[in-house]
Amino acid sequence: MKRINSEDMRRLLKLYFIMGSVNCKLSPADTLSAAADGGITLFQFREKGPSALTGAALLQLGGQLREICRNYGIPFIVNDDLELAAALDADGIHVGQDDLPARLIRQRLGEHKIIGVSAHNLTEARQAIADGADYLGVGPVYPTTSKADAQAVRGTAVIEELRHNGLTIPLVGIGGITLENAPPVIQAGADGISVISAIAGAEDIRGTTRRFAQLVTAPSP
Ligand code: TZP
Ligand code: MG
Repeated sequence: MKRINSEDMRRLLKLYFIMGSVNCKLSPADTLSAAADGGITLFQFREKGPSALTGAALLQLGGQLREICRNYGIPFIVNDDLELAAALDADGIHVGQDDLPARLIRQRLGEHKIIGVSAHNLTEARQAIADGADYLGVGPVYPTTSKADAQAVRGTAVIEELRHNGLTIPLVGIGGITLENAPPVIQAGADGISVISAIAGAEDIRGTTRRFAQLVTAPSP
């Protein structure tokens, strides 16, 4: 099978929902099902933090969430953990700057798997592209409480810098994105947005997700 092309990747990135059990008020399965009903386009299983599941419980939850994604036709991405991604036969993996480079991950997982890399500046972005990343996650755009070791908030400046320097790789903005502050992220040149708490923590997950989906698919004025 072939590597995903940029246009398909851009479409998948429009509304990229990320979560693990620590982010959910409802059960993770109910949270993901509601978000899938609302129109997310991609999902990342990110089981992190002091109370994160491990071992058999991690595998079991991952398998359950992967099945929900399969039923909705939403690709299932695993955060960081190459072995978990392989064990769950995930559609892809998202890695940070401290993880294995995309080139080595692709050797292990194969051409057809989606590989995303977090990038915080032009140098990291260029390196990730050289290593064969399919997309970049760029942030934190706004202040976030969902990532303990988040780097400095940069607004939309880094996204603009990457686009002004001719980088056309599919990319999402991440960090503190809400219904109110999402539009400038797209205007800065992102193909979509990545969201944890504004969806996982919403009172009405399905309705909130629908509104996000409308925002990111609305024709530009
Ligand atoms: N990487 C940069 S910010 C962030 C990650 C995983 C957390 C985003 O979560 P939220 O709740 O949407 O701010
Ligand atoms: Mg990481």
